[in-house]
Amino acid sequence: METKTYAGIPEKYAKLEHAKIVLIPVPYDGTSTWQKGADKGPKAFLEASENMELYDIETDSEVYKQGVYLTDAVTENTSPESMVNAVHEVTKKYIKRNKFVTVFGGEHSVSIGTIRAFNEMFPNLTVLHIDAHADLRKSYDGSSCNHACAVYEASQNTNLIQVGIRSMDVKEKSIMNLEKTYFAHDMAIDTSWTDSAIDQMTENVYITFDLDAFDPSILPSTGTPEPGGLLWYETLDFLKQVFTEKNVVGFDIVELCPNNSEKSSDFLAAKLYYKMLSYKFQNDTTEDDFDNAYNTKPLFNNVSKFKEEDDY
Ligand SMILES: [Mn+2]
Repeated sequence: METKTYAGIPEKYAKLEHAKIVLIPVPYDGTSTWQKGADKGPKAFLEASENMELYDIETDSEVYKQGVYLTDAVTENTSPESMVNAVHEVTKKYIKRNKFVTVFGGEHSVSIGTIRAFNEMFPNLTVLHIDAHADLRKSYDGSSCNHACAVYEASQNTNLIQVGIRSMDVKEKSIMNLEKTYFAHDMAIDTSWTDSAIDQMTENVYITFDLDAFDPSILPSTGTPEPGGLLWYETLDFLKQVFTEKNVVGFDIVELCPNNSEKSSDFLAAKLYYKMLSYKFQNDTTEDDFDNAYNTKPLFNNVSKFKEEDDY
């Protein structure tokens, strides 16, 4: 990957030992069924990020000063299963180093590995799944690590909450928990879904954000665009509320399928990522001296190190 630091931030904010945040790019597109190109997502996202203002007006913060370490891309692609295992391993490695771990895909199957790692490391995990598609198939095309199966495992062993759904197979109804599913057609006419969804979350929340949850009018560059999606400010309002009221332990953003003649989707993805970090860390003071601020305590299973903001 050409980019040396995330968003072109100064080296001193990009070193692992000084960074609270780790960004793992996973340029994988092995199982997508319609438009290919999600493997180009991380590069387009990083290029857009470099051209973005790093001061966030709304939170009056410069979250990059908390430190963002950009890892090497996960390029394992011999099979969907081996990719998921590689993502699982690297995600867990950085959670254990007490980092706030974020992943940029790639198609949605990459999230199977990240969710598995977070679920092993945090008790009573809620997975907040924001997507146009239910992604609840147990297997598809002969693999349980297909993009159509992104949250099947999470539906079995986490508190899965699905938001923005407007496309699914009838068979997925047998797996779906309707009480914890917010369909786009209902969300469009009743804004109480945000409070309801948050009420159903446990304290520890992992967010898996498929960009096709957005309306194609604001994010056309994705593999399977579906009409009737989320708009920008309603999405940010919801995310802000989740970050304020819950302990968000990490997140991934997937399914950017860049298009050379349409760059606004890349910028939306870049901005969404930065907004989510800004909401997470808006009350943290920026340390001038990053030495010994992190990595000092081991992370034990079933003990959240992220309860106190300063623990990163
Ligand atoms: Mn989707």
